[in-house]
Order: sequence, then structure tokens, then C-alpha cells
Amino acid sequence: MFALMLAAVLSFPATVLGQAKPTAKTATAAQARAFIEKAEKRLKELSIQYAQADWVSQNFITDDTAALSADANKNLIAATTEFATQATRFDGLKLPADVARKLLLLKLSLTLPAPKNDAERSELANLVVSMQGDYGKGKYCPDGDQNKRLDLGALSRILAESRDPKQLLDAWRGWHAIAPPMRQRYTRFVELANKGARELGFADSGAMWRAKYDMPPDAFAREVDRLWLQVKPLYDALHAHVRAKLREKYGADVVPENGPIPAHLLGNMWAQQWGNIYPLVSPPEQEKTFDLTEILKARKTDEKEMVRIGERFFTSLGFAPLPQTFWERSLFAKPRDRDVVCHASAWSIDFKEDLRLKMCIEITEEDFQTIHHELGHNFYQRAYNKQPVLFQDSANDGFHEAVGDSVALSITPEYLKQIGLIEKVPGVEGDLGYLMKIALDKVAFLPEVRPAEYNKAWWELRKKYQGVAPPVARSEAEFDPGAKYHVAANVPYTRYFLAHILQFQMFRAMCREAGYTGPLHRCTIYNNKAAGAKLNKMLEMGLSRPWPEALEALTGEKQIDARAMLDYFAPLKAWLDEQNKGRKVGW
Ligand code: X8Z
Ligand code: ZN
Repeated sequence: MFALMLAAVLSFPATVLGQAKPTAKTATAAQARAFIEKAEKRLKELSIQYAQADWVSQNFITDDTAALSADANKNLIAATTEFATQATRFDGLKLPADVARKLLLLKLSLTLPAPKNDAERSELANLVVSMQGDYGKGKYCPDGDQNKRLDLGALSRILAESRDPKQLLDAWRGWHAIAPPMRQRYTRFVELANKGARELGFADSGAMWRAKYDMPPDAFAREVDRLWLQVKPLYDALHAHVRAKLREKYGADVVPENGPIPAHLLGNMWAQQWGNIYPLVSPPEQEKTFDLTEILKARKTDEKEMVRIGERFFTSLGFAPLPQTFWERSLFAKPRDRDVVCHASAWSIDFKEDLRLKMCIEITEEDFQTIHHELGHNFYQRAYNKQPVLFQDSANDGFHEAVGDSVALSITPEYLKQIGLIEKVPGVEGDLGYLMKIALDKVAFLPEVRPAEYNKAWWELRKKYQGVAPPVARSEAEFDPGAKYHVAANVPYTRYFLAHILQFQMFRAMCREAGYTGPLHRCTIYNNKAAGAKLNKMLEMGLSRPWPEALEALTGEKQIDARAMLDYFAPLKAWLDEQNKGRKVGW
């Protein structure tokens, strides 16, 4: 999550917002411009206040910091709703393009729509900060022993490293036990947010979220389905192979031959990135010739140096270094003595240079990748900081999530050799293993499409799209969606699906710009200023134009297209199809 707090409003048909339907007779284009500039100024102040309060509340989880953050959020939501309502007075007026777009974005900007009633608005803001805080504080004590308190970091390590199904199950259940206490609050939260959305003329808050993609919500839903169908054969092939290998490892009574995979065996608490089980599923003879986690640890790389390496990638593309305050104000390591929201996030506090990272970094390859992901947010935020406030966001939310990852696709063995982390680049024989490792993280992720549902619906969706099942029987006493950060913290999730497809499309465009013509997975744009300049063209546009134009600025293409992703993984797909002969694919 990145902290453009304005990206926290909702979208609604303007006509439902106000009764009066004023026209050119009662309002002028000049008034519209003056109005929107005043609104931007006020929303900027309130966004900064909220960002400051929320930064403190996420870094020091206490009842008081939660109250301060909720209060600031409430003020921002109230002002946004009020301005959006007032803006309807310019409906139907012929306006300059930038003013018209700002008025639209104002109406679409809330992620958390709240009822106009002040008490309900406060209640809603308090619910969100309290669920996020409980998620951040979540711990599991095996055998009820208070001295063995395991937080999400510790439990994730077990999921990543243990190969004992009993221990895996215990860690999985332990973490999921943090969520049932959120269930009632979540129910109320949904009720209030939907009420807020209805007051703004939407069916519910999900419908508001889907209205933010520069096209009718139904058309956008069809786009997502189209992209999913494009990548599904690749996902199914990977799933079938992984299931067969896990069955070999854990036996027929743990892993079904043809059904969904139990969710605790995939190396990740949410079964959404499978890279940690690479050794169990790697092509024979293709075990990686190097282990980046071990190299980083052996070199005693610390958290800050990991971030420095990431920063150097961006500066090698021509971006200016991060400001000194970034290094002074960020949180890079989990504090020993207090609870923080550890889920990684990148912040722009002041719409200018006050950029920050908040992340409980571990010295692993996974976090090395995540650092590049987060820095992508920060460099994006700075690239669009000359835009007016309402245009200071990514072209759509998927773009924000894609940029850092598209850069991280350049973390090839070739690049690691260039920066001295490995001595020798493995030959082409190593490519299948390399692709498998990346596919386990990026292809396995794709079906994580729509999490915000209740338990039964949640597992139905996970079975339908992801082909994973709960490792033990679940009931409505459970609240498994709440064990996922973005549900507890109200972060729309489709952005990550889009990002996983977009990042390959962006990466391909940058490689093209760099003059690279070999197989896509071997490309690195490290040090390439032309690729960096092209990327910056898209980043600095922010949200000022509809996203197809931003995509075009970098790629020359106006449609999101999974072809680049499919090309990237084509050698792996051919190998998987070979392996899967005689196996059932699907569940
Ligand atoms: O939440 C994140 C980032 C912060 S925007 C760490 N990600 C998703 C997740 O963890 O579920 C990155 C990949 C998907
Ligand atoms: Zn992100």
C-alpha cells in the first residue's frame, strides 16, 4: 500500500450527489476552475495531516495513535464527500479537459466511502484503523505458551522453510486464529461502507472500486476476465506440476491427485507466492546454481544496504537518488520493543519529497524483491510530484503496483554479476530453473483476484480460481479473509492482478527501448538511461490522463495484454506441458 490518501475516495455518478442540477446559466467554467483549485488545496492539507497521523499510528500501534489517525481520516473523507457533492453544480458544463478530469477524479477518489452521518463516519474510520492495528499486533502462542509468541514474520518463516506438514498446519492455523475476533467489526465495516457508497449513488462499495478504471465498470470486469483467460492455461500447467511434486513429497493422503492443493503446503501463508518451495518442484538438474538469500546473509548485508542496492538500480536508470529524509524517516527493521504494521508500504507524506518506506526487512531474496517493488512506488510518487494534487497518483492502481516489479524483472543473474553479488552467470541450462522460480511467485499469484468475501464464499473463490483448499475443515466461526492484510486494511486487491500482467508488458517495452533482442527473461535494463527515460515519461504523467495513454507512453500499446508474460514464460510452459502428460490438469 502506498500512501496517497486521496486515493481513498469513491466513484459515483455525479447526478445522484445533489438535487440542484445547475447548468451553464448558474455556473461558469472559471468558477469550476476556482472551485477545484480550492478543493485541491484543502484536500492536500487534510491528506498530509492524515498521512502524518497514520504514519505514527502504523509505526506505534496504540489506542491513542489509532484515534488520531481515525480522526484525520474522518476529516479527509468528510471534506472529499462534501467537495464531491458541491462539484455536481458544474455537471453538464463545457469545461477545459484538465478541470473536467479533476472533477471526475474528485468524485471517484474515495476507497472508503462513509455515510454522511458524523457518528457513523467516525465509527467506520475507527473500525478500519482498529482492524489494521489488530492485524499488525497479531500473534500465535503455540500450546498457549505466552513465552513463545510468534508474529506473522516468524510464522511466515515456518511456512517458507518447514517441510513437516504438522508444523506447517500448526503455523497456518495459528495465524488464521487472529482473524475471527475481527469478523463482527468487518461485518459492520462493510455495512457502513456500503451505506456510504449508496448515498453516493452506487450499488455498494465494490461497485465504486470498479468504477475507477477510465471505462464503465462492467467493461472493466470483462477486461479482467479476458486477461484471466489469457493466463489461465499457464497457471493450470504450473498448478498441475506443483500438485504432482507435492504429492510425491507429502504423500497421497495429504495431497489429492486431482483436487485443489491444501493451502499450507505452498510456502506462503496465503498460498499466493510459491517461490519458497522451489527446491521441491524445480526441474531436475536445474537447482539454482546460487542462492541469493545465502549470498546476502554471507555478505552480512543489512536492511539499509538492501534498500541502497535497490535505490542504485533506479539511479542507474537516470532517476535522482532518494532524499536524505527518506533515510532518516523510514522504518527498515522490525522494532524489538513495540508493535508496528509490518506489511510493507511506501509513502509520500507531503506530495513532494518526503518519501518513506515502512517495512520489516528480512535478509532474504523475497524481501530483496519486495524492496524493489516498494521503491517503485516511491520513485513513481516523486516522478508525478509536479502534477496538481488530484493527478498525483498512478494511471490506475495496477500501475502503481507494477512499476517496481517491472524493474525487478531485471534482477537477472547477469545483473547480479554486474553488481558483484555472484561470480559467474549460469549458462542457458539454468534458464528453466530461473523461470520456474519466477513463475512460482508471479504465475502462482494470478488467481488472487477478489478476496473481500466471507468464509465460505472466500474458500469457494479460492477453489475456483486458485485451486487451493483449506488444510482443515473451516466454518463460519472462522474469518479467514481477515488473516490477509488487504482485507483487514481495506486495500482493493484487483490492482495486484493487473500489476502482475502489466509488469511484463512494461518490462518488454523497456527492454525494447534498451535495444535488447534476446529472450525476454535474460534482459536487464540496469544502467540503461534510454529505458529509464521512457519509464519516466509514463511515471511523470501520474493520473493526469486516462491510463491507456499512460500505458502507451511507455509501451506504445493502449490495451493491457498478457502476451509479454506468456512470451516470457514460454520455455517453461513447454516444459510443464511435457511434464504434465498423463497428469490431470485442473481440479
Ligand atoms: O501488498 C503488497 C506489497 C505492498 S503494496 C508488499 N503486495 C501484495 C501482497 O503482499 O499481498 C505485493 C504483492 C502482492
Ligand atoms: Zn505495492
